[in-house]
Amino acid sequence: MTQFKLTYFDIDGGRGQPIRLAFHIGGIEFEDVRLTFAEFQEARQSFRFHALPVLEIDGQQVTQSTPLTRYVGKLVDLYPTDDLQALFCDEAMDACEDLSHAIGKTFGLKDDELKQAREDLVQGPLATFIKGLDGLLARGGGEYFADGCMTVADLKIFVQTRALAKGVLDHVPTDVVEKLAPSLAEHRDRIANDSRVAAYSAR
Ligand SMILES: N[C@@H](CCC(=O)N[C@@H](CS)C(=O)NCC(=O)O)C(=O)O
Repeated sequence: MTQFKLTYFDIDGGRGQPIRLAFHIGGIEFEDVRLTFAEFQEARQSFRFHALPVLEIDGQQVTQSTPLTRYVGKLVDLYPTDDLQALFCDEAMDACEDLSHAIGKTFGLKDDELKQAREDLVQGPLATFIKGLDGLLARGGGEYFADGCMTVADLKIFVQTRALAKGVLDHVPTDVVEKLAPSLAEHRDRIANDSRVAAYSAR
């Protein structure tokens, strides 16, 4: 049996969380290594690109969260087999990744600089991506992003929209998704209430 070891931060969010969720939903055992930020700083040189998540597959280190999410999605039937639906799934995941990148640019700032950067984020990239993702959801039929059922795209976007609602970003209103894209907020609740996702959250 293939041995999986996923290393990510000790948070229930971020780029590693959709991978954990997909493993869980598929019932695939994996070693869930959760590092504190201090532990990461100590170990970072050992990771190929000095960043997380990292998935070891039978001891082989593989990086890059979206391909990793897609890979696990394929293993657990959460990735479309139809090429066009797979494209829709990939598009949504990459758009979400672009949003994460825009958010990441505001990390490390402080006080007024942080406040200004976050306000700019809300008016700029956050609005663009929330509305854009809402459009992709509508294209998928309104409930899921691709394939008419839950895929890894739904997991990845759910992790992001849930983080926004939890208020993990100072100066970003927690109802930003509701205000800009009510259907995307409903999507977040739909995925949260999916029995497989809810079972993971309840652990
Ligand atoms: N392109 C990479 C980006 C990885 C990345 O930036 N990870 C963040 C956490 S989500 C990280 O390790 N940040 C710590 C740092 O760079 O110091 C991926 O998608 O996996």
